[in-house]
Amino acid sequence: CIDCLVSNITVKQDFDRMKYQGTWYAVAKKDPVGLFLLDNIVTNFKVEEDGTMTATAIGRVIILNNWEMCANMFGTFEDTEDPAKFKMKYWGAAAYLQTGYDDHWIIDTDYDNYAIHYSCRELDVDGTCLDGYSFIFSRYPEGLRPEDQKNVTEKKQDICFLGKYRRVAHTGFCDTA
Ligand code: DAO
Repeated sequence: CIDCLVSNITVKQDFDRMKYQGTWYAVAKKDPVGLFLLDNIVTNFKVEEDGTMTATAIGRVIILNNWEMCANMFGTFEDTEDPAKFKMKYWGAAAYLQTGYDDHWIIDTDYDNYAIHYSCRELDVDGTCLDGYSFIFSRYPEGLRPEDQKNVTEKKQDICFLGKYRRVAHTGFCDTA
């Protein structure tokens, strides 16, 4: 949307949480105020037996006194009237990690290659987003397919975050297994 009103942002039509399951690599991120997840961010979405969507995420963070570590995070998603708009409650495996309750919107996805996430944490008085963040996810850690890049750029513009993303590196820093 040209006007950048959060209420005018369109999300994925008929979002299918079943097809969204599995691993997504963050390849770009627009940070919020007080950023948390830095890089090596990998998420895994799941639909539980009762239909609830949940996710785990890992990523490199720097906590407290410049302590660098990999954060193991958990999220549960509350449904809203729009199937692509959720409220996400999240917390860390350790008590000193961030907790929160954020909007979690799926702006667009083809389920097999790319996804564009959006979260506005704070609305400005004019209805635009004062503080928000967004992940560009790929099914591949190497990044987006060239054929998906044009669409993703358009969507970045639609959510008024074009030019505000940084690349999210995957260096193996948080690889376990
Ligand atoms: O990294 O600056 C930031 C904001 C993101 C906070 C959310 C992290 C936890 C997410 C858990 C579930 C996955 C999508």
